[in-house]
Amino acid sequence: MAASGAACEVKDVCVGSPGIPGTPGSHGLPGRDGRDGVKGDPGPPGTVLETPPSAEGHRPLFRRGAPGIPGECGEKGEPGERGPPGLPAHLDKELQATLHDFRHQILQTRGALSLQGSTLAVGEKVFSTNGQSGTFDAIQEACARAGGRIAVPRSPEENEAIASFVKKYNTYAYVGLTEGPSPGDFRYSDGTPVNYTNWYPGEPAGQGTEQCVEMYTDGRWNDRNCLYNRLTICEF
Ligand code: MMA
Ligand code: CA
Repeated sequence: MAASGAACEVKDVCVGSPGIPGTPGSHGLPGRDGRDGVKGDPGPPGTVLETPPSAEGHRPLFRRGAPGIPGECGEKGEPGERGPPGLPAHLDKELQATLHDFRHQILQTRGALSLQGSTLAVGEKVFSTNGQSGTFDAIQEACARAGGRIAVPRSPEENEAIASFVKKYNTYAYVGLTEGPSPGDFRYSDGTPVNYTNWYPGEPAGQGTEQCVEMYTDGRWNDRNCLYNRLTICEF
């Protein structure tokens, strides 16, 4: 006979005492996400924060400062490569034109300065007066001595420049025109016929008796005897 009732006939009912519980199984896998919940109620109103003065009108909180002082100059660079050889000066058209222009401007400036009066530049021309009066011949000599010629207007602009001296010195001026052998035919000093005129109405009326041309204070012209004293105005 065996202990604790195991040893018995098969058809008998045998009752043993229960065993101790097994250890718990391991955790199962997480379940799937649930469906979205219903929308929550609106939250309470937020509190308004005090705005700093610099933040008014959406301007940035910090403004850009004044630019700093410029840095010092860098070191002088290396000299560039030597250029291609140039033409001899006497064959260089551009150089010659520039030199001609310089010479012309220096002569104009010296002429105008030597007269020590008033000077006006109109286009390529320089008009200048010494403020003195003289006969037509005396004016021609004074202008030649200064390296120029007696002024003659060849355009309304030039006429205005000369007229401004006539007004300024309140003295009529002779202009660089004289009557040729045929009456009423006025010419420039180089003998070419006049092609810009500003005659006073009715002039020239001298018909060979008035061989010079004076300018009135309004800028208009009158043919006149050449021996009056008129303002010396030269052009360069
Ligand atoms: C008048 C008129 C001119 C002339 C002078 C000469 C005042 O103007 O006849 O044409 O040149 O006289 O004095
Ligand atoms: Ca006249």
